[in-house]
Amino acid sequence: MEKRYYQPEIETMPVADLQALQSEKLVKQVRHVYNNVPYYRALMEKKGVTPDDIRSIADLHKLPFITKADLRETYPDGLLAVPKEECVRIHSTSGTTGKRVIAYYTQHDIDLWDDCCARAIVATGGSKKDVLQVAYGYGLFTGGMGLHGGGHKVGCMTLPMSSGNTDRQIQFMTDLNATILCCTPSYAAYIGESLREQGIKPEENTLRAGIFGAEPWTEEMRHDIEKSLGIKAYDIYGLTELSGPGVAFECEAQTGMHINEDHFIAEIIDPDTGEVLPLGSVGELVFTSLDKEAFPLLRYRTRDICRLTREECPCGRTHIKMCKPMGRSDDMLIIRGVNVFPSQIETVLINEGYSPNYQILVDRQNHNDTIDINVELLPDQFDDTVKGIVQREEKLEAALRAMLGIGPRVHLVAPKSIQRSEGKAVRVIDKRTLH
Ligand code: DLL
Repeated sequence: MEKRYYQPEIETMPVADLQALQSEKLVKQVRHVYNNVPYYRALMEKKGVTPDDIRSIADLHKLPFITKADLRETYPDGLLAVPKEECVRIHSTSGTTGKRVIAYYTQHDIDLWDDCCARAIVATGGSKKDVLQVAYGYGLFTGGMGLHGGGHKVGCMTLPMSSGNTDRQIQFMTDLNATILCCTPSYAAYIGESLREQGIKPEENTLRAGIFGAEPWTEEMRHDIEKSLGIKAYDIYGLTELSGPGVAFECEAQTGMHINEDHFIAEIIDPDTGEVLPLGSVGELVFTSLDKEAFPLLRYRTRDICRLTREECPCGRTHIKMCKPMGRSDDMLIIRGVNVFPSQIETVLINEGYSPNYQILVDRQNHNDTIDINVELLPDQFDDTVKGIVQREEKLEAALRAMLGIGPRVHLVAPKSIQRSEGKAVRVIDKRTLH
């Protein structure tokens, strides 16, 4: 396997050295936070811990967690750890409920974030010879600016497309010979569909790789996108609170995403008890940022459900890997007492030969939860008879029942009748919260 790194000495550092580096940075970061953020100092005092108690990463568990609720409570700048004039930028989350979270960056924070995205680009074989089409949204969302900064670091010709205007995306992709596409997986699927409609075959475009993230997507969706665009699709993970994309990224082995451990410590905890779980367990992902100056977070609860592994990776990177997030603990639907993740539904739909265009509608009728799934037919499935459609629906309902343990109602709908997403797709409408 060809080895490609942006910062080889860090990305392949022996684990013991990496952990020593983390310990050294953690001690400093705890002092920085304690001395500069009164809210944090109060949290630590409440837990009876001082910076002197934190001597290495083995002491991490002594620190209090911080949650989205704390971030909302301290809105807009109560967790800022440097004078405001040291900050050069903000970004903000795309959250739909409550106050948005604002994350601040010094120039140093931006530099390190861009390095993280550069590592992700180089892991796909990216170099200055590449034309990087950034079709994540620019603006408060971190996707656009993050991959853009990474593209500059690598020296790629960077196309700041932002999301939307799909015809123009395709025109520039074609005219400027784009080689790497960066956007959400749902937008990548939409671009693939539009290319097909325009009669452009996958092998006719110059793309060779995609860097897709910001929302959950299944292996089945990966294969679909790879086929429709004729590329290799890589996953990238991140969140605004920690910087943005590039907290973790996939290498060519594609068996999980390497977390940039020189900048972030990852833990898995039991979401109910807060207990730290052993390596390999499934639980909530918690991060500590080691280098952030403006907006450092210690033990931030992401709500993402995940598993970590430290198996040797053929790519040569030593940094720990996270699996694809299995959903968010707050996105999990509880339907008639059964836990249902949208990703399980997506897996069944694609395995059964349908497109990843679907919508899940949850409601409550006569005190009973109902789940309806609208699934788009592909154009070649459309000219079926009514009997054929009903049979298809019943088959899909049976496959979903086998996967989920509850029986949803399936409605097959006409091609292109479900709205396409240019950013993060909205898959679930839970009407129970509206009653
Ligand atoms: O989505 C940052 C990002 C931009 C990541 C571009 C990758 C690419 P937020 O808007 O703050 O930040 O949303 C963060 O999105 O906690 C996860 O629940 C979800 N998420 C991000 N990447 C992935 C991924 C950006 N690869 C939240 N797979 C996170 C699954 C993801 N979920």
